[in-house]
Amino acid sequence: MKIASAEVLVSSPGRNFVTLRITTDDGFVGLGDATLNGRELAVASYLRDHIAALLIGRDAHQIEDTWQYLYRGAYWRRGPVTMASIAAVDTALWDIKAKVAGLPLYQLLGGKSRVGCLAYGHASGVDLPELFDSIHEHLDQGYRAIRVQTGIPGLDSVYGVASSKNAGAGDSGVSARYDHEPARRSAVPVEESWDTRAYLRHAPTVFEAVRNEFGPELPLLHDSHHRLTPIQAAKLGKSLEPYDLFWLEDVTPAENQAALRRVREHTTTPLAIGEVFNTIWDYRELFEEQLIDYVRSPVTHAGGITALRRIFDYAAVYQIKSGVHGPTDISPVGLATALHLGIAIPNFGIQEYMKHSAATDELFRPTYSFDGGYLVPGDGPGLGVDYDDLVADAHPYEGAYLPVNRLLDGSMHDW
Ligand code: EZ4
Ligand code: CO
Repeated sequence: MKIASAEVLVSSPGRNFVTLRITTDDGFVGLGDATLNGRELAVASYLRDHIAALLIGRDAHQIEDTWQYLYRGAYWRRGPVTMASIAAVDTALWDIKAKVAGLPLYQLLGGKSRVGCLAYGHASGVDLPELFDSIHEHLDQGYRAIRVQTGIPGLDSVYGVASSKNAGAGDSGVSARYDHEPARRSAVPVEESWDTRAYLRHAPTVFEAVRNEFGPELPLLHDSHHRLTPIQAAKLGKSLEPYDLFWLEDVTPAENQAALRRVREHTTTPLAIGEVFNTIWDYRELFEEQLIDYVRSPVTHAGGITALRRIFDYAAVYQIKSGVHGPTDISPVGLATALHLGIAIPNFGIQEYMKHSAATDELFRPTYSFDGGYLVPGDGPGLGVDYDDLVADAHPYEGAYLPVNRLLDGSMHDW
């Protein structure tokens, strides 16, 4: 069974997605997500200009060899553009293999290890009343675990918080929705501001209020989005201990793995990191020194199913669990892939889940379901997602950027 074509599809049903569609000579079709938020066309070019021609005529069943060919064969290793491209090829080939077998993909990964993948949603509000409304709405929708992000007094706009009530309403039925990672359609990135001391003072008061209102049981998560120094992160982890977080995410910038050693020395708050990591090597120190509790890499940016499964097996040696990145900039193809993997692996932890827009679901027609707080992959052959070219044609690509972040004195800071 040979690969006959590899098409790079760029569309924008509310936000931009890059999708790879591989077709074999006997007519099997596989999809892979290659979306890199705010830098979409770099991946599209890598796939179109450097990979597509290499795939034609290859045996579609040789997934591992194709992975090694693209990873080792490029000489230039790693990085989000390369690894998102390899991920898309890998995922599309797994989709094809499962369709040839006539089985949902998870069956090829060992079958179901659980009834569903526990999901967490994103609640946010500029202040406590708005945050409480958002948490209630998520609970009403069935979520059993909630990420909590709020505005900070003195700052105009903060990562993870919808800037106004009803932003994005209609997409999800949630009134204050942070739909975003906005990669807003603009010629230049939007600028946000940041004050770490104000954040460190405010955050514990938010979690105290949420625990008082919603009780001790509800799993709560929080994302610091790479903004703290190691000692600031340690202080935050310690100050949040009374509120029993499920995890504290991305406390320090990801490049310096040793920073997590300092954080770990000071706090028992569980730590999650890795949404911007792209290979198993990025986790070596973190796993072997047991510095984290959850792995955030998505299939889309970490080299596909072949690579992410290896990362999870390595993590399992240290009792570290999965917590796959799942914002709306991971397409339904990427989310479906995460669910097939998540339902099969022994060390599943939790799955991030923000609902996609109606236009996005119309384009990809995902067959996964969300019920009672759990996501379950579709039971048809393959990944259980599609790509409707007619719908895509109605949503052409438009340039968009993630925001950038400055301290109050104007210095650039991590977003
Ligand atoms: O900012 O996916 O945990 N989720 C996140 C996301 C990221 C976006 C960037 O494209 O941190 O909201
Ligand atoms: Co995050």
